Amino acid sequence: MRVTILMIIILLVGFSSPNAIEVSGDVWGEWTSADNPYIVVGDLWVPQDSTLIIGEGCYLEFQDNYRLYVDTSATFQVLGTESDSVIFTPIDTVDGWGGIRLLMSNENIIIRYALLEYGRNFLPSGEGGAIYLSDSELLVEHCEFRFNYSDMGASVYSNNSRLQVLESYIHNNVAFIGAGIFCYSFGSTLPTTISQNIISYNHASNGGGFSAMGLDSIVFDHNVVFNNFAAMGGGVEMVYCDPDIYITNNSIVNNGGYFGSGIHLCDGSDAIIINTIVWNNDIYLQDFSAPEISYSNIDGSWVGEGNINVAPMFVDTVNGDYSLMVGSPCIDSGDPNPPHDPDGSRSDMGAFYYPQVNNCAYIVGDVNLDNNFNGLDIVYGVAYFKNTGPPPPYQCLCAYGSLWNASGDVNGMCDYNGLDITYGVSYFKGIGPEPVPCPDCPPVE
Ligand SMILES: [Ca+2]
Ligand SMILES: [Ca+2]
Ligand SMILES: [Ca+2]
Repeated sequence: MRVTILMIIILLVGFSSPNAIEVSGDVWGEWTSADNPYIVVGDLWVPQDSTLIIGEGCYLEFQDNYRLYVDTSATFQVLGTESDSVIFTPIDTVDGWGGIRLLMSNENIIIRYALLEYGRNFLPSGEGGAIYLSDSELLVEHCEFRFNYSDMGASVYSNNSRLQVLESYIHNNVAFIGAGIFCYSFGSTLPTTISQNIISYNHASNGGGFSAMGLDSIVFDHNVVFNNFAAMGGGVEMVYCDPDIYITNNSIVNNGGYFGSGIHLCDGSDAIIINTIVWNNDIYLQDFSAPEISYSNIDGSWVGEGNINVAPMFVDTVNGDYSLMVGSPCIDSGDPNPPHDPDGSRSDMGAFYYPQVNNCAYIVGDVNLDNNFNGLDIVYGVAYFKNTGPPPPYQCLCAYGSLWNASGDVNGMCDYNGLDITYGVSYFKGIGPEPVPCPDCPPVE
């Protein structure tokens, strides 16, 4: 194998790093970090029907703007791990490297736990800074893309392909169109899935974070898209995208632009937008685009079922923490229909749900917090409901709900009202049943 031959030559001439391998031309087989670093001295080709696997910890240093091509029906896998990712970087960050280019490759293409930085591609073939794929299938997960540059799709450019980008961090990339990810397709129904990513500080003319053109099927969910900029579509831009376009549970916040700083939908892009926060940036519609927006928090308001227009209360936007604070209006105000949040509660709006744990330590009926349930609690409750006494001193946050007086609920209806007084009185008179806690919020030990 060519790589092995090269390695021997390098060892003989006494390279500065004894295990360094110079690689160029046809490459295949399995690379491991034992041979680090991989010094890329020319374009790389994974030939037709062959396989290249780049294992955890491999470090590829491109000596010029060289590309890694994966030829027709070849297989290519980058298998980094959480503790030992694979690095693709150039020696010269201005000229960069030429990116990975998948050309009608095999369906088992995976890029996992990799850092891809300073990918550079300019016209006439300026598509895809770090990754370009055409008529291929690609799964990207747990990757970081930064400082990539191209005319279109600085991190990933996908053409007529089945692309999945999951749980990745895509930031500080620059392109003319689609600085984060750009997907282009006409006549292909292959779905594109962009899920659970952080997409920030990308700059473009159109589609700062994510840009799609001519796609029939997109699932864009649980992404945080913030501080991106584009003249049109600072966060997200879709052109000619229809009919299966789902924008679900995203936080699209603080992006900049002149038309659609948050979202720009153009040319009949009828997206279905649910459980999404679009805050401190706007939505701009053009040329017959008519999205259905529901159960979303839209800055400036939007007509649609369950929509709100209230400050979302993120934990720390200055430091990029777009989780919801306790008391956020986005908690449990998403679509009431399944699927629910992982804690079993009604869906929240935004990329991160607020996990609700039942931490309610109380004695059923003990509203005055003296560690037992007796007539004094009835007296206390009556005064409270008559507005002549204070509220119960202890409230807790239960699954399925906001802060409430769970200890006052003795009839198991998950509320505290006059019926609990009636129920308690009957119980103490010996004519009613025992107190029953709210089944969603039983007292914990
Ligand atoms: Ca919830
Ligand atoms: Ca009591
Ligand atoms: Ca009750």
